[in-house]
Amino acid sequence: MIQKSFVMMKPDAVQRRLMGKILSRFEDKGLQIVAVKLMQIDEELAKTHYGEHADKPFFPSLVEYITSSPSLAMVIEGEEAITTIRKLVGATNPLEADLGTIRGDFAMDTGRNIIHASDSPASAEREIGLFFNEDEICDYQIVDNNLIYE
Ligand code: YYY
Ligand code: MG
Repeated sequence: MIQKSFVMMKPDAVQRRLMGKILSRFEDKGLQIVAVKLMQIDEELAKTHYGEHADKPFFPSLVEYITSSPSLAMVIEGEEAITTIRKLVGATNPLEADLGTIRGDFAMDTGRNIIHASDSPASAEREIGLFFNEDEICDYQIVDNNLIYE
């Protein structure tokens, strides 16, 4: 099933000039970028986005990190995009993430794990709605899709 996922390069990815390399991982896989926005996330949006973690001890430092500098918010589309992207991103703790994944290759610490990706269809829908208006998401055909999909 074709799905859309919400993906966000966190402030450390932007600061470390990793945006191009990370974007290439998704393009190389055959996924399609349908929305992109470089934005400084404010405290309210950070707390809403990570609301499920509000009671965790790491929540204040997570909000501080996410709001510290711009992030690159994206919507990425493709067949089974949500689980495919979680696999490309790797485990939450970069030291446990497989090499070859984004976190496994570019990060060392859970608190600086450089990228977010939706973990379910419900969270994808919620997160896309938090960060993007409908008219910011492009609906287009990539010309080589018949080479990517049978
Ligand atoms: O979905 P994912 O980002 O892989 O992990 P979550 O368990 O949803 O946690 C969200 C975010 O919180 C994680 O990417 C880093 C941060 N975090 C943390 O700083 N320390 C932890 N022990 C767990 C998570
Ligand atoms: Mg999560």
